[in-house]
Amino acid sequence: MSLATHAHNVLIAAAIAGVLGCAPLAKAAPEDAAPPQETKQQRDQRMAWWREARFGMFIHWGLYAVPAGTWNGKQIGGIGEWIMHNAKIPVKDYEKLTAQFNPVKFDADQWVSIAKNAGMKYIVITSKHHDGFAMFQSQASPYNIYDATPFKRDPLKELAAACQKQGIKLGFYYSQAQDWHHPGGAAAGGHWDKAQDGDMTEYIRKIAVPEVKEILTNYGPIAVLWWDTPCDMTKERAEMLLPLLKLQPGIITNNRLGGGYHGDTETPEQFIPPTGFPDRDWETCMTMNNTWGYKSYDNKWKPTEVLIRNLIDIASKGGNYLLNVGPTAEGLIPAASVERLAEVGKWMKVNGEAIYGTSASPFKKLPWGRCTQKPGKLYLHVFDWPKGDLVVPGLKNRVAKAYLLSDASRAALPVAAGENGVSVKLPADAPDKIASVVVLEIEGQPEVAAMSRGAVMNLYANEMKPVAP
Ligand code: FHN
Repeated sequence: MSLATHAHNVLIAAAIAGVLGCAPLAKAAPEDAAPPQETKQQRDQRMAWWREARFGMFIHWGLYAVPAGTWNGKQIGGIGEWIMHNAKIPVKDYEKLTAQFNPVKFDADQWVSIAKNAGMKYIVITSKHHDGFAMFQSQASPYNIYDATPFKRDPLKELAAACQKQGIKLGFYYSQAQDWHHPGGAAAGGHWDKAQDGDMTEYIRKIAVPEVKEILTNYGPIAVLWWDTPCDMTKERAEMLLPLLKLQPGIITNNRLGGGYHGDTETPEQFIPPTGFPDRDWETCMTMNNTWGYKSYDNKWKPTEVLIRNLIDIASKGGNYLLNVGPTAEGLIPAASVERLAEVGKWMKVNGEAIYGTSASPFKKLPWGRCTQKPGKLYLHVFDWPKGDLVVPGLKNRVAKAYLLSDASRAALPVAAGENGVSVKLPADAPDKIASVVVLEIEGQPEVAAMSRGAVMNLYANEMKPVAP
């Protein structure tokens, strides 16, 4: 990664953290990621399923789905799950939402099927967000969905069973530092209700530690623990939580615990870092509209085209895409999300081979789309279908065969090698308007001649003349 790109990524992370009033995330050195006793080979083994997966579902679900962005008749600005903070709702008033939270339409199998049919390989769900409300049965605090609501079910138990049944990995998000309900929990920008005051270390000891112990003990295999917003997390506080990870050998954690711990993964939020993080595993988390937790009036949905191209762009930079849904207080994933995920799934059924288990593109820039790779294969994801040949600028390898991934017969496409790279003769129409994948079977490791962006664009402009009839 260039210094400029790295600085850009760090600045964005710092800006996000700054907005939230929490300490910026420190830059991780590769060796920070692994426990000291872990070899590179062991780490690669631990990360293998995650690197293969490339695509997961984030679920933000909690009490905040009840007000769904509106408090006392007023639409509250900002993201839905922050309503308690943004409207400065007193603890006792927010607590009353528990009486109305009865998500009887929740169907764990259906949620997991929606993820699976989209081509997602793992789910990360909020077990407790910053509002301090646990979405699982807890002995540590009665402020949980099982004990405090008419629902009287543990959705995480049901989700864990459904994930096991359908072969999807399950991870838990846990807000370890911010907790606007339990005394001593942190709040970005400070507490707004005396009931929140207390000792943070005591809060970690009495609430965060036992709850994390519960989520890592009572739900079978847990693949990911997703910390968030490390406000006021000292090294000492982080070290109260860290040993709990041993409860799930092989678990993957992100870089948001705080206290100087960098975990396994970088977590760019709502953006795709221009060159990824070449030395680190990373995962872009992103909303499908403009909120993580459900807001009844947020209809700014990203089109399917954007979602698919984001997934490709991220894979082409070596990362994972953790795409969010915010279910309603009834327990339903919004229809707009379900529709888009089904469309992404349709694309993945044809083209998944070009996403799962791939690594970053060997090309700096391609004028018509993106590239992912596996040993011996380049997957050219063509966004802008050329009128003439598809030019792969600077590619030096001999191409043994080219074909469309959507073509079950794998009929060979004519390939010509020239000074400036490789050209592939394509049919007139794109098999998929959003992204069509051309596979190149190549000999050896990919070798790409260095070319300036200008040279690539010129070359392409010349070679993209429409094919004469
Ligand atoms: O404050 C949270 C936010 O509500 C949401 O959970 C996102 C997801 O990455 N994380 C925090 C902001 O960085």
